[in-house]
Amino acid sequence: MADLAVGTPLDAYLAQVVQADARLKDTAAVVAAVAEAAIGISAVIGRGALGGDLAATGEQNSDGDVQKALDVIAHERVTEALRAAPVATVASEEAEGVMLLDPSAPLAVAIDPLDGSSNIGVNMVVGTVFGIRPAIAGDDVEASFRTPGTAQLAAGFVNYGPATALLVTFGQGTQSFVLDREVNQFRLTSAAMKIPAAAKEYAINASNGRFWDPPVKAFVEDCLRGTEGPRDKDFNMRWLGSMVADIQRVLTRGGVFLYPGDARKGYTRGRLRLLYEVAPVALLIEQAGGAATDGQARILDMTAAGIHERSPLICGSTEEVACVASYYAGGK
Ligand code: AHM
Ligand code: MG
Repeated sequence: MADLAVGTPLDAYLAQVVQADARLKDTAAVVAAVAEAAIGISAVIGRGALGGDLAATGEQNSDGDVQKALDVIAHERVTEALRAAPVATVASEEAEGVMLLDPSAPLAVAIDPLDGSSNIGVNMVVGTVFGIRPAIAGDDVEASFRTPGTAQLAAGFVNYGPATALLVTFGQGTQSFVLDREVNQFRLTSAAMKIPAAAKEYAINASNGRFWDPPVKAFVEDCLRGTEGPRDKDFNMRWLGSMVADIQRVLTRGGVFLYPGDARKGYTRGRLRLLYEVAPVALLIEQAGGAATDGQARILDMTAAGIHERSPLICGSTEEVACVASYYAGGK
């Protein structure tokens, strides 16, 4: 695409995407809608406790997790924005069933309005994650979501970090934008993110170590052994408890992110949700030259049977992901 200079506003970038492929017009409109909602959510987050208790608890969500005030605000903001976009159906972490918007619209959106909820109220990073697929018309409202991750027309996340960042892919590389607060618009910071193939950093919630799958245990043990073990390099470990932040770090400087299956009740397929957490991240990672697997299969080939289905996620630098996969394949 011509003229992708750093600083290009998101709307100008989206116009170029559509100019290059007119079939992406509606998809680009949905990305613009999510970005608009994110600007509002970012403002709410930026006021912190001055805007009220964002961590105040209320109802339970689809999974029985207690919703916090910010979960509800984010869900309302994105839903409102998507109602004004060409969206037929929405699968949201904060709604049990598929939400029906405009039945004649061409797209279906899977979205986690506020990911990293345990970071709400402690001034830590949270995000919004989304994947956009073609809508399949008919009585089966989940049909559009019962397609593999490769069906995603675009995917991305917003990282409400020290800077609010939008990472997005239309299947032609991964682009990053930062919210320019002076003009309240996202502006391009990288036209083609590139994950280094090799790295010395891993991200995992180590407190679950005793429950992990044996190959993951073996992988982390070998990382911990550093130059004294078979990996023959010393590793660093980082875990923010907020997938978007951990993934943006991996996308920027390499490394591997792991949320594997474990032996805890309800976690045999890990914690993260295939449709609105794992598959969007997998597309962003692959488009930046990395890899994403559940240990045995490529994430983007997977199809969710239900909208809140979970999947392990092991993704990032190709060499590290291949190493974990080799431990699964070798029965370590
Ligand atoms: P959430 O959607 O309830 O916020 O859960 C998803 C989050 C991810 O952002 C993060 O990687 C993970 O859960 C953290 O899990 P843990 O609490 O095990 O560290
Ligand atoms: Mg989530």
